[in-house]
Amino acid sequence: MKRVLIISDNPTLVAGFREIIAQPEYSSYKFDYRCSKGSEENLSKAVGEPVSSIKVKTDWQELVVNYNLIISLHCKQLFPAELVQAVHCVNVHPGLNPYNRGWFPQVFSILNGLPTGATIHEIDEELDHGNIIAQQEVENQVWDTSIDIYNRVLHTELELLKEHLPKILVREYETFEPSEEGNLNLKKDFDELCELDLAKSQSIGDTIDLLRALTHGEYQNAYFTDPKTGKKVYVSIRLESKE
Ligand code: 0FX
Repeated sequence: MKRVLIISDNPTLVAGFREIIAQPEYSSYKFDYRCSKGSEENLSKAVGEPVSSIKVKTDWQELVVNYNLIISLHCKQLFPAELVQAVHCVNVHPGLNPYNRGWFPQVFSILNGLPTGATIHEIDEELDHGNIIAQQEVENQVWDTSIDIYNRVLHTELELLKEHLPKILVREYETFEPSEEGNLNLKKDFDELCELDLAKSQSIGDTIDLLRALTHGEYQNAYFTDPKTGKKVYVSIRLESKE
C-alpha cells in the first residue's frame, strides 16, 4: 500500500480532502497526517484520530525515509531544501500564483487588484513558487469581504484536488512555470494593515477596500486606538449588493 503524507494546519481543508479520498479509487493508498505545533487538536478532530505535530525544518529526515509523496494542505511551515529535493512535495495554496504569494492572498488582492484563486503546485525552495499543476481564478466583486472570497477559494481548492489528485498520486501530470516571479506578502504585512491611522487621508473607495480586505467573519483585524481612553476599537464592514 502506497503511503502518502498530508501536512496541514487547516481542518476545513483536511475534512474536505477526506471526503474526496473516501472514494474507492483511493483504497490502495494510506494517507497519514501531521501538522504544525498548536494545530494538533483541530487536526485530530478533522481526521478522527490523533494527529501529531512535526517541525519539518529539523525533522525532515524522518519524512524522507517514509514517504515518496507529501501534500501540504495549508501547512504553515516552509519545507527545507533537503526535503523538497529528496521527496515529491506538492502544495495546495489559497492564491493564484504568482500573484500575492504567501500570507492571506485574497486580502492583498482586494487591495492591489491582482487576481486571486487556488493553485496546486510542486514545492521548490521558495514560498508558493514551484511549477504549477493546476490553478483557477475566483471572482472578486467590489462588495466581497475577505471571507466571501476565501470561501470561494477553499471550494475551488477542493474542486481542483478532486480533479487532479489521481494524477498527482501517480506523478503523471503536466506542469507549467509561473509567468513571472510575482509578489510575496508575509504575516507582518498583514499585521501592519490592521492598525488604522485615523489621521490618514485617502479616498472612500480605498477605505472601503481596506476594510473589506480586513473583514473576515469573527476575526478582529482592523483597529484604531481611541486617543481619549487608549482603548483599541475593532472595525469591520458590512456590504450588500442589490440588483
Ligand atoms: O490555512 P490558511 O487559509 O492559509 C494560510 C496562508 O494564507 C497561506 O498562504 C499558507 N499557504 C497557509 C499555510 O496559511 O490560513 P488561516 O486559516 O489562518 O486563515 C484563513 C483566512 O482567515 C485568511 O486568509 C484571512 C483570515 N484571517 C485569519 C487570521 C488568523 C483573518 O482575517 N485574521 C486572522 O487573524
